[in-house]
Amino acid sequence: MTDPGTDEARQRRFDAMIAADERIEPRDWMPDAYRRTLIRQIAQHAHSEIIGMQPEGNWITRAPSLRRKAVLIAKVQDEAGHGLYLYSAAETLGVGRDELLDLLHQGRQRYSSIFNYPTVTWADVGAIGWLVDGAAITNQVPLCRCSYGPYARAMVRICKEESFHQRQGFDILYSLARGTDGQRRMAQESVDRWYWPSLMMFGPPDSESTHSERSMAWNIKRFSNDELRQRFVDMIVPQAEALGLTLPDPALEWNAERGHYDFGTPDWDEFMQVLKGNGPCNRQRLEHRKAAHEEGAWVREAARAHAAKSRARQRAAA
Ligand code: BYC
Repeated sequence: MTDPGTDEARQRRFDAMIAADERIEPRDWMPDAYRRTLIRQIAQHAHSEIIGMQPEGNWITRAPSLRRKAVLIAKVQDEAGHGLYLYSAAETLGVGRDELLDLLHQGRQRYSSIFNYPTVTWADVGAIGWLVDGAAITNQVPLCRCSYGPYARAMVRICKEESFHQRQGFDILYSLARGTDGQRRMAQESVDRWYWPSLMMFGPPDSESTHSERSMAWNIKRFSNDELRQRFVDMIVPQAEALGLTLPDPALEWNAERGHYDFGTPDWDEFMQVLKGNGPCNRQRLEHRKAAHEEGAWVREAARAHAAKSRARQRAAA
């Protein structure tokens, strides 16, 4: 019998757990490459949540009614919460939040390409909720079954909140699409701008995806980038009809043979430019994040001092 303490035996146990579709927990041995992949994906996901607060935060002071403003504030706060669950999930892999934020600020870790586009009209808040959160849900529901326990569990709550976010975006566009001619035009123009970038959120085509095969073998990803993109398109076409808006894709057509909608090819050169830091808002998003982090230094310091004082008091009382 092999010694259960050897790396070979541990690897075999890990492989058997993955084959049986069991959850890997922080206490379990895992290969370095699995840990690194999870840290990369979870960190990128967490960074997306907190950077994603900026485009919508831009409209809090200009929301068209008190109700819309209250809902938008709650949504932006939810994104901060999602960031916290995800940084906590990453911490179980042995990497601290401060370390991950440093990597983000140095431009050494990514966040989703979608947040490098500007929100120039109120309708963009609707389009983000409908399309961006819609894409996020499509991508994240399968992640509730991801093989890494803490990430999968964080996803359950996040998905519930994202569903509400998508409904509020749909509701904004629904109102605008039934409003004045100007409001309808604003809604349509916004959907025209956000459609293609939302398709890019699923990542490069499968043929160009460096990590998919391995992540799928490890049950981190359950579906490929192209499979999820197709699901998303199939979901939004009838929703666009319900809104009375069109999608800016001349290739969109029901394919009875495949049982899916055919759709056009996103501009992958634009996607690569955004990933390289050359999107319309890359510099602005990162600068703003760094400034917010620096301005919040006193809060972190005060929280640490308060925690130390509480501990000292507890010790004295004991
Ligand atoms: N943007 O091998 P691939 C949200 C990179 S936020 C930037 O297919 P993978 C929300 C990829 O990192 C939504 N980079 O990668 C918040 C890799 O580069 P590196 C965030 C991208 O990991 C506020 C390279 O391209 N959701 O919900 O197998 C308000 C090759 O790609 C992107 C998540 O993060 C992109 N779009 O698959 C509203 C979900 N796509 O690292 C909403 C979790 C690819 O080799 N993440 N890259 O230099 C995932 O599911 C996967 O990481 C992805 C990519 C599907 C995104």
